[in-house]
Amino acid sequence: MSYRIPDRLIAEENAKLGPMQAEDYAVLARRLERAGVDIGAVTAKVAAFAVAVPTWGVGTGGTRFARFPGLGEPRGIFDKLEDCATIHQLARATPTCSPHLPWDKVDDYRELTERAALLGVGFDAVNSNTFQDVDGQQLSYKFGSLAHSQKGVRDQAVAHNVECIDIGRKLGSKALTVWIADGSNFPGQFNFNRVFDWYLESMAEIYARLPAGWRVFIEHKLYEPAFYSTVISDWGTSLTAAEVLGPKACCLVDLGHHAPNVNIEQIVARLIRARRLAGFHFNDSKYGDDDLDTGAIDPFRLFLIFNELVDAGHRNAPSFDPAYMLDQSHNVTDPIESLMASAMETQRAYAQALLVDRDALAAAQDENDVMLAHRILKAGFIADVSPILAEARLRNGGAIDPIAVYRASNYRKIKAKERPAVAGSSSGIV
Ligand code: LRH
Ligand code: MN
Repeated sequence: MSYRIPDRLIAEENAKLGPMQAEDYAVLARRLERAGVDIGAVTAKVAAFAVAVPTWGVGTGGTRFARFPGLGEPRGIFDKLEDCATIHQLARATPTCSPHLPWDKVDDYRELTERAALLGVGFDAVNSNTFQDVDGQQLSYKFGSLAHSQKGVRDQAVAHNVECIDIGRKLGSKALTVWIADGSNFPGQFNFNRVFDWYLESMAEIYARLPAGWRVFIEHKLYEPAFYSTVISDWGTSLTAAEVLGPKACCLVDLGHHAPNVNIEQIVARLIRARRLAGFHFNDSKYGDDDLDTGAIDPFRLFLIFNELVDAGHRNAPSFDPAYMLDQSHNVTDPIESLMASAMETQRAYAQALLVDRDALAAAQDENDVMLAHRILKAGFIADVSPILAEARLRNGGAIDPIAVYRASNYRKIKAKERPAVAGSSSGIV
């Protein structure tokens, strides 16, 4: 049996930090009470919050220039599941992982689901992949897939997505995420209308194969790998497609898929109002689709996005059921540490948004008391909710300080022995 961090170690580390955590939590409780906030209610909501881990994120990522594999790299989906389970064991916020096909293909999906259950994790939305050519594939996706000019290639891409749905059913997933790289590098290369029509035609065939209770998540992206036009480039195009396809189609927001300074929180508000917000691929970025750790560059933007999500919950927005996932590439950190930290940063933004006095905010907005409205909102962001996050982990059987326990466990060194490096092993992206 491969190594798993003993729960005894979590208990020992929590015993050391417990008294300080209890004191910090009590102090915050009194401060929030003065503001009319019940810390227990906030902690309960945070403890119930979950975000999925991308299976492709537990291996070291890279760029087109290079990838510098770390120790104990996962060699395949079974190793990836162990790492996903370790992230959940310590941070208690990531009960599911989102698989990517064909990167995570196996022969026996019953064995995979049984192993996952043994490790205490489940499967979230499945991700199809028609942005790479794989061995044995008949037709190339060089010039596109679901929006390719040739019907044969579109049919091949549709068949792959239908296969992803079949595999997802075996894994217990309830959604298919479709991101396509289809786009052009030269003006004139594409007719914008014909490629979008081919895309809709292909997606309609996929949509028709969705089992009951399933949704299809359309993921837009401004550019890369295409550098002149992208078929599904923005939320407007994604929403148009979703409305053409039907109510099971909705729009997934990957934070890195927008031009710098785009007001993503307003896009989120619009998609919620249209009842088509699928959910998120959380990450952070400064320039392009940098896939940096969530909350590492612009935590205020993340807070503003969660402010829209909490506001939607507060007003019982219809058909509001977003799926939360991380989608990052860990080029210079231990992916397990980054994914734990990122899961905690999404919880932090959620907890901060829960502290906003929504009635007072609405009143100040109605009065156009701009400064008061801004300060009421900002008060949520500047509150240090760390004791609430730690309390939620503690109540869920996790670690007060997940990264400290992870490091104390020597998990990575032990995995390096268990997982002899295999040449050419790749977590997925590069
Ligand atoms: C595209 C994307 C998409 C995944 C891929 C790994 O940039 O965000 O969600 O399929 O990354
Ligand atoms: Mn993504």
